[in-house]
Amino acid sequence: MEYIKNRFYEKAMKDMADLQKLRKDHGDVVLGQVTIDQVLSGMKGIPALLTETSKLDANEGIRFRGYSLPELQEKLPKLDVEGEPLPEGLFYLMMIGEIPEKEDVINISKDWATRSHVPQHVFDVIDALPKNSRPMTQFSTAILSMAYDSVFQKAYRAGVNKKFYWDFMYEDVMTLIARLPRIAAYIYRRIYHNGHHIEPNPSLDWAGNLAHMMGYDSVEVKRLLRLYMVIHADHEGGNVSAHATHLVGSALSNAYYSFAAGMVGLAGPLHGFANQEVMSWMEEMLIELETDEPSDAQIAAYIEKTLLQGRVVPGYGHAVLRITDPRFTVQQTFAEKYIVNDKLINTVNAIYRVAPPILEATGKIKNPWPNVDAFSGALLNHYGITESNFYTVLFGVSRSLGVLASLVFDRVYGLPIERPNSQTMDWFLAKAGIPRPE
Ligand code: HAX
Repeated sequence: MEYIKNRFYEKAMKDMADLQKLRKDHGDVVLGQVTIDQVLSGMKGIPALLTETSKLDANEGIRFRGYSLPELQEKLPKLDVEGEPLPEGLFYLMMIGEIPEKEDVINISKDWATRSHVPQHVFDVIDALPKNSRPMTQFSTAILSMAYDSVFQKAYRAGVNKKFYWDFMYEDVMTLIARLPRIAAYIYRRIYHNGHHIEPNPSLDWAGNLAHMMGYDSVEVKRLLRLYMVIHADHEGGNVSAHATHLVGSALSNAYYSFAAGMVGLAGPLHGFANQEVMSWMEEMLIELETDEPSDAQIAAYIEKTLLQGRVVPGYGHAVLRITDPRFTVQQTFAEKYIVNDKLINTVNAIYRVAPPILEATGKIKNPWPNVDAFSGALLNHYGITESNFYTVLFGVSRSLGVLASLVFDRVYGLPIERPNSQTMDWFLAKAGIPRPE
């Protein structure tokens, strides 16, 4: 499948010319002001990263190389007309910037199937962890344990010229992505199915094989996981998992180290772990209310109580978005199309009716609308994947597509080590003109 790599390189080299011009001739162009509030609110809104794979608009949501999610559902190649696009096609789009042909997508599927063998030591490392350690701990440990195999690291040690770094990074990235479904499924079967593992089926696509190895061979679950792998794949470069992967990669750490860093970031409750928190929060609510069909008034009271306790309502709010997350809407539409009367999904929809005005009324929550995590757990649960502690691992498998594609860009563009400036409290006070007592 060398032609995909070559196509990527050709395209990236054209963009590289622009990048060089930007740095050389326009490096002193001012991009904007940075305020104290921006720095102290988590660097929000400061244009500080170059990410090609996707762009997030606060009032519109995510676009992958210019395409919205509904557009991708229409345009990216599928296995069958009624199905969901294959994540392989999204990966191609993020890397090359063009909608692939079906043949390209099938070739990526085949490439990943060829690379998907997971060395025994990775399973041994997973098995050495307590079975009840968090799935994300097992997942990120397994990823780190593969650094041993990094061809980038070997090439670096051998003194390869830096203009070839991207090539070795590409190889690591493709191998790492290829192995993740097997690793995720291994962790799933280890924890929830007494270690009765299921061998991969190399004739299946990447997400279909993940469903298969987890023990779900139905058309419905494969379709859901294809959708799931597409919608979680990327959210421009500033989110914690993407930024952490990029930052660690900027030290020329290999793809395994970099992605493991991204995954431990994803495991935080304000980021990818929120998909599990949504399920726990809803479960606690239903237990407390002693019903699986809560009324809007009951839900409203429970949200008020959550806020009074100084807790967040998981699945709501966003650091960038100021609308209902299109990833939420895409899942809602999927549920409307395929699912009739699921009580948990009805509750998710009821929360969507009730929560935004309550969150808005606090006057401090900038985005009272649901994000991707508000819906995803209920969908998985509907199809029998009820083990919510595992949900962030599925998010992580998907997120590999965007953040690892970006890592190849980082190396082909030769982006330098990242090293922003930090200041002391005295400096900020002085900038604000506030004298500090001796
Ligand atoms: N419930 C209660 N309070 C919330 C809230 C929510 N859903 N969302 C924001 N707030 C609070 C913040 O905690 C903050 O409070 P303080 O001023 O007391 O510290 C205040 O409102 C302002 O926050 P913000 O500027 O609106 O939001 P941030 O950019 O700081 O944070 C978060 C964005 C997504 C982290 C936030 O909305 C949140 O905690 N949401 C709940 C957790 C969640 O769903 N996370 C997943 C986000 C999507 C994602 O990354 N998925 O992987």
